[in-house]
Amino acid sequence: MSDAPNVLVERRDGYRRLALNRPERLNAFDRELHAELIAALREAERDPACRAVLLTGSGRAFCAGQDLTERTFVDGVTPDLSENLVERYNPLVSCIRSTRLAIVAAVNGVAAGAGASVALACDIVVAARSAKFVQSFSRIGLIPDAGGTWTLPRLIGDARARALVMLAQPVDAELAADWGMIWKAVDDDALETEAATICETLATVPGEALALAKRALLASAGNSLKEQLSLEASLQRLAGAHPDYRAAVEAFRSRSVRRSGS
Ligand code: LHQ
Repeated sequence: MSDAPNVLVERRDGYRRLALNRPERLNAFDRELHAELIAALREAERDPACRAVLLTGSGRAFCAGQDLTERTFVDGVTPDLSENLVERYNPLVSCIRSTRLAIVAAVNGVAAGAGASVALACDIVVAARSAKFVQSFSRIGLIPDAGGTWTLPRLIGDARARALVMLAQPVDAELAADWGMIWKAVDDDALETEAATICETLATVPGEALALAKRALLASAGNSLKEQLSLEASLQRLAGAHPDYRAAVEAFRSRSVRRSGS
C-alpha cells in the first residue's frame, strides 16, 4: 500500500485545492479516501479565511466511484451496501451540500458511478472537454447512489435522467453543459485555470451570502413556493443584518456619489 496521502491539500489565497489522489485506481473511493476527504473539507470549513474548495482528481480521472476491489464479499457473506452509504457517501454528499463553503468540481477525466454523483453534488461543476460522466451503476447491478437519483433528474430532467441511469451511456462534458448537468466545459489545458479563477472570484464574494444562498437552494427542492418565500425572507433577514451587506451598500453609494459628482 502506498504512503501517499489519499487527498492532496493545497492552501491558496481564500480557498483550498483538494485533489483525490489514488490515480492508479482512477481515484475510486475506499475507506481511507472517504475519511481524508471529509477531514479535509471539515478542516477547510473551520478556516475563516477559506471560502471555497476546488475539488479535482490526480492523474487522468476525476473519480471512478466506489473502489470495487475493496473487500466486500468476505467468506461468502453478502455485503450490506447501505452501511457504506450511510457511513461514508451520505455524510460526504450532505457535507458538500450543507457546508458554508462553495465547492467547485474541476472534472479532469471520467466521473463514474458515485464519482459522478459526488461531482454533481458540488455547487459549480467545470469539466475538461475530454471528461465524461457515466452512470455506471446499472452495469454492475446497482442503482445510482450518493444522491444521484435526487440530483440527476433535478439537473437534466426526468427523461434524460432515466435513460442515462438505465443505459449507463457516457455523457461528454460538452453535452453535459448543453443539458445543464454542469456549469461549463472548457479545453483540457484550461481546466485548472478556469476552476482557480472561479474559486478566486468566490473568495471575494461575501461568505455569509454564499452560505445562506446554499441553504435556500438546498431547501427549495422540498419546499412549496409559499414555504420558500418565507425561508427567503428569514435568510435575507440574516444576510441583511451581516456587516458584509452594510459595507457593500456603503461602497456602492460612495461610488454613485463620486460618479454623479464628476
Ligand atoms: C478501478 C475502478 C473502480 C477499483 C477503475 N474500483 N479500481 C458501489 C458499491 C458499494 C457501495 C456504495 O456505492 C457504490 C456506488 C458506485 O460507485 S458503483 C460504480 C463503481 N464504479 C464503476 O463501476 C466504474 C468502474 N470502472 C470503469 O468502468 C472504468 O474503469 C472507467 C470507465 C471508469 C474507466 O475506463 P478506462 O479509462 O478504460 O480505465 P481502466 O478500466 O483501464 O481503469 C484503470 C485502472 O483503474 C484499472 O486498474 P489496472 O490495475 O487494471 O490498471 C482499473 O481496475 C482501475 N479502476 N475503476 N471503481
